[in-house]
Parts: sequence; C-alpha cells; structure tokens
Amino acid sequence: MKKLLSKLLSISLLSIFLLSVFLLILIITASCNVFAQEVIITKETSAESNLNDILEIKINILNGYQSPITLEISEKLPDNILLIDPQQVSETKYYNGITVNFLKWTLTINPGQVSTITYKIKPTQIGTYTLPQTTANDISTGNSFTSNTFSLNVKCLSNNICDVNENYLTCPLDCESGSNDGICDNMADSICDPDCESEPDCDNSFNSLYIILIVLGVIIFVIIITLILRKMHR
Ligand SMILES: [Ca+2]
Ligand SMILES: [Ca+2]
Ligand SMILES: [Ca+2]
Repeated sequence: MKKLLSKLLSISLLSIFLLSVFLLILIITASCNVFAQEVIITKETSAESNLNDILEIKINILNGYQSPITLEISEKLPDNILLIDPQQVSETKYYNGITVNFLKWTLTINPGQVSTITYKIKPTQIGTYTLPQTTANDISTGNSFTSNTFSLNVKCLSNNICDVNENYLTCPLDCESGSNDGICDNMADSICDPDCESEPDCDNSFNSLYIILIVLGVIIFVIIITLILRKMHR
C-alpha cells in the first residue's frame, strides 16, 4: 500500500514538473511573439462612401525598434479606381495578362515614431472594395511587415431611377425590392420579382385556389337561395 502511495506521489510530482516546464515554454514563446512585430502598420479610410467621392487612405507606420529604420513601402492598388494623388503609379506589374498597379515609398522612421503616408483614390464602380495589405521591407535586415486589409462600401448616387448598373443591393434607394434590376432579392413583399425563377410572391397557386373556392361558394349560395325562393312560391 505504502509502495503504491509513493509511486502515485512520484507520478504526481513528475506531472506537475512537466506541466510547469510546458507553461514556461508557452510564456517564453508568447513573449517572443509580442516582440516579433516591431513595426506596426495600420491602414485606415472611411468604411462607406458614395460614387465619385475622393477617398483619402492613411497608412500609419510605427517604428517600435530602439534605432532608426528604413523601410520600402509597397501598396497594391485595387481595381476600378482613379488615382488622384499622386497622379502616377510607381510600378505596374503584369500577372497572366492582369495589370496590377503599385504605389511605393522609401521612409526612414526614428525609434518610437509614427510616420503617416496618405494617397487619394476615386472609386469608379459601386459595390465593395477591398484594399489589400500594405507591405514594408526593412532594407537593412530584409524583415517584412504587413498591415491590415480594409473593406469599404461604395454606394450609388441616388437619382430616384434604378439605373442599368444598379440593383437592390448596391442602390436600395433607387431600386426597390421586387424591381426588374437583374437580381432576385427574394423578399416577401407581395411583389413577384421578375428576376426570380421561383419566389413565394410569384406562387399564384394558393390565390387561384382561393378564388375558385369563393366562386364555388357564391354559386352554391345562389342555388340554395333560388331553391328556397322556389319552395316559398309554391
Ligand atoms: Ca440611380
Ligand atoms: Ca429584382
Ligand atoms: Ca418579392
């Protein structure tokens, strides 16, 4: 019995020791990760805009190192925009016939300082745009840092007409649910959307049955009344 207890105690002590070592390794790894990203890049702009608005995009770069850092910043531009400021792209690359435009900057940032880059674009289409990650390469170490991506919604300019390129999703002010706008909105609004192959509002079987039943009811009522009147006249 004593032997068994001593064995159990040894196993428990060994388990506690192994668990402590594991936790220590976890803490060290976590602290390394905290300090791994010494350059923090954040991209910001307004999340919603209207077509033809000029959007200013800000890229904030924090140098968390103890010494100055020189970074090459690369910004991939989204499709379907006009570049307003600067007016020229820095570089154009071609991937299987697809043109991709970039803006580039080289910056030296002092320790603990934040540098901000801005550029301006004008979206040329309504819908959702995704601004890709900004990348920054430390030219002395080759370390690479990235920002967040950013999604923005470009809304239509309302003119009370559901125009060709607009629909219920991109321009709800102009294109009402159930309208002939090229998309099936599948809304229960008592309007049969002509863009839907099947929609509860387009299902007339219930309505037809209802009308038939009413007509039958009226006919039966008229027959009964006629029979009663005939009986009374006899
Ligand atoms: Ca419109
Ligand atoms: Ca529709
Ligand atoms: Ca409908």
